[in-house]
Amino acid sequence: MADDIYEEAAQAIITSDRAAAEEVAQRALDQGIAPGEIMALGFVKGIQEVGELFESGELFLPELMMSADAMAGATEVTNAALEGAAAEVKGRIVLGTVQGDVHDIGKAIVIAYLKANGYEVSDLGRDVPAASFIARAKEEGADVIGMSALLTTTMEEQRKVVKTIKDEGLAFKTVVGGAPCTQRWADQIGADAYAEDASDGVKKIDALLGR
Ligand code: B1M
Repeated sequence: MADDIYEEAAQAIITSDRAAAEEVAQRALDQGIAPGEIMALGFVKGIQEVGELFESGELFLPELMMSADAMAGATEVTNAALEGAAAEVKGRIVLGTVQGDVHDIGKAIVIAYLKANGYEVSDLGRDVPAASFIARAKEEGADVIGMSALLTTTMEEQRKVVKTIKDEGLAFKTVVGGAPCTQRWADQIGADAYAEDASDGVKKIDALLGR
């Protein structure tokens, strides 16, 4: 039953079991479950629960880090299944996690989706200063700058990038994402789009570039 495998996926993350997470991810793919589906309905549910347990003080940083490692294992398996799916290049994107922020699991998923949907993506990594987003976008002739932020304290970095683009009259489109971000936040800082998840990211970028 598909529901059982989603529950198994969530449990592998909650119990910080990387080997189990990789095995469940592969088994789901072998059963014909789409990478995005096992991720959204299984693994992401697990890491969200871990976040809630951490917030309520029932789980501590070392356990959170081990769950993140299990999540990274699952993401590697599902992202590998997305490789090579696209035929045409629709545009160039530079994408990173903003300065002060090391959360990069969501970013890795977004990048895999964008690549699978025909975009060339440069992964700038995490803890990326505002100036580096702009410099790399210029160097690579990017169409879009994507910024991930998971902390309320680091979201402000997205505003810096958007402001520099406007101040310098640059043409890059900007997309923001990450758990604390919303459409309202994107409007507030003048970003061109907010993406709720990886598939929404593809949709919003397609729309921005008229693809
Ligand atoms: Co951190 N952490 N963490 N953490 N962590 C959160 C974000 C938190 C909400 C947990 C909690 O308390 N409930 C909380 C933030 C509170 C706040 O800001 N208000 C928090 C905290 C406090 C911290 C530390 C400060 C803890 C400490 O040290 N005391 C610390 C900060 C470190 C730093 O960055 N400077 C910290 C550290 C860590 C770990 C290193 C242990 C680990 C990250 C490992 C890693 O990424 N390599 C970690 C984790 C795993 C989490 C939670 C549990 C899970 C994040 C995650 O991977 N989600 C998280 C709780 C939560 O988010 N509910 C939490 C799954 C992922 C698939 O979703 O990243 O949202 P997400 O990405 C989605 C969408 O948002 C969207 O698409 C993705 C795919 O669907 N998206 C984009 C994301 N980026 C996009 C960019 C785009 C488009 C869409 O551009 C085009």
